[in-house]
Amino acid sequence: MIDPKILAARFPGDFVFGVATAAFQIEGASKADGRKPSIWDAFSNMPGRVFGRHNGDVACDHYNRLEEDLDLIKALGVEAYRFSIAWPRIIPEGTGPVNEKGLDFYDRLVDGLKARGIKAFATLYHWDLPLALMGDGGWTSRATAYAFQRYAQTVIARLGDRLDAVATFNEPWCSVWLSHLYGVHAPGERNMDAALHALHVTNLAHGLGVAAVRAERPNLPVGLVLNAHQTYAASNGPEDVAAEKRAFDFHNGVFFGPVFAGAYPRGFMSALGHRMPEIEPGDMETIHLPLDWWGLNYYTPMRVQADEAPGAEYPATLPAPAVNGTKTDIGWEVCAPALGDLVRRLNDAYRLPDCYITENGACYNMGVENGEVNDQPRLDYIAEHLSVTADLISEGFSVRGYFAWSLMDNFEWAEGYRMRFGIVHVDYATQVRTIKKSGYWYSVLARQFPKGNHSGR
Ligand code: IFM
Repeated sequence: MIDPKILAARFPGDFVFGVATAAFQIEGASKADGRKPSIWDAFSNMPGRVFGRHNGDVACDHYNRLEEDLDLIKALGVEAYRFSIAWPRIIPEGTGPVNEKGLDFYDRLVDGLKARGIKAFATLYHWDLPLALMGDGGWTSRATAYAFQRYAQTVIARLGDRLDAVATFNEPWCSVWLSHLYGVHAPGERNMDAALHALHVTNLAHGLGVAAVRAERPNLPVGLVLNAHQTYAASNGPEDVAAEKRAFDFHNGVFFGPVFAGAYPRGFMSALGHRMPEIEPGDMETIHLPLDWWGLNYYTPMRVQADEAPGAEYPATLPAPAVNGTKTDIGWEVCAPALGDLVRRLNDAYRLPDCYITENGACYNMGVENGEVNDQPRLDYIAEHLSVTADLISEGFSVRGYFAWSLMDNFEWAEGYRMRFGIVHVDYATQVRTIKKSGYWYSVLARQFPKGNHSGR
């Protein structure tokens, strides 16, 4: 087992260790204080979409256990908490009246963090689109980008004075491709045209969101969180090598390109540009506004081979088998070196600002035995990925922090509650929280960091 104190010594004194969650996955209280349904409330209540038809009605009951959960974060000794704000609590219909009670909840959350000396990293959109906006086409409709801008402005006007950083979107890859092309996430579309519209509207919303944040709070560091994929070709054959390049563009380039280089990838545009929505004058400039930081969520590599079926739709790739035998309980290949390869490659391809690893962690479903949770494989996973992160820093990459996903077990989207990523176990019947072995280990590591520039310890 890697000694957390020895590992800590490999990080600079101002490196930020934190934990992360998202609103829909933990809050519950889905009808409280004026919140209206999101697309995930609707999706999870449809048969066949989410394992066991689990939903977010109660989740970890965090909405009602806020103080207890903030104490838990403090007890872990981390310096920062990354959370998301639920749009359906703030502007329940997506457009129209602002719900003050929704803002009050996040006011209490942010004040509670500040009172405990914990930095607040907020995400504006972690997939819970107000359901009412689906009437207009949701993310396929340009109007949603402007609705998002207003929502962003509303949140920052109220909370921006106490936030340490804000991200516009979490993992647009999921809310675009996984939700509109692969049909796994809400709203469950399987349609390339819809997905291409969602892609451009989401990118535009990101840029409009950045502008809204800057207009309200010019000094608040604003960024974007991307689950970039480290793509590997299944073989050295020219077809697989070409497929890998297409996959890189399709899964990464369509976000990184517009945001960090001001253009969609050329190959992608030649293949699918004619099916994109109209890119209006000024859109690319808005999307390309400079960012203060970006967040990388990394879990597993993506291995691809060419799809040689006649007429296979771009990017014309198929999944290729894992190379490492070790998989987490959700079936994802464990491969820490891919994190290093990915950061090097992205920095080679784009001019990137400071990076935070905004999510990393592993799904292991062991439960409580004699009051303890022995999740050694999760501990090893986190330690190995942190070791790669330390290597990257020593190579000169500006990685400024790491957030373990997740603070606690929660609603794992289409997998419901059966897949657990927490460093704290949640008993959903009693809502009892139990710090896992990985949580105690992470806490020792995080506590080595009063030596940086942070206060409140
Ligand atoms: O639970 C999710 C999170 O919402 C976004 N990133 C990946 C996690 C694990 O699947």
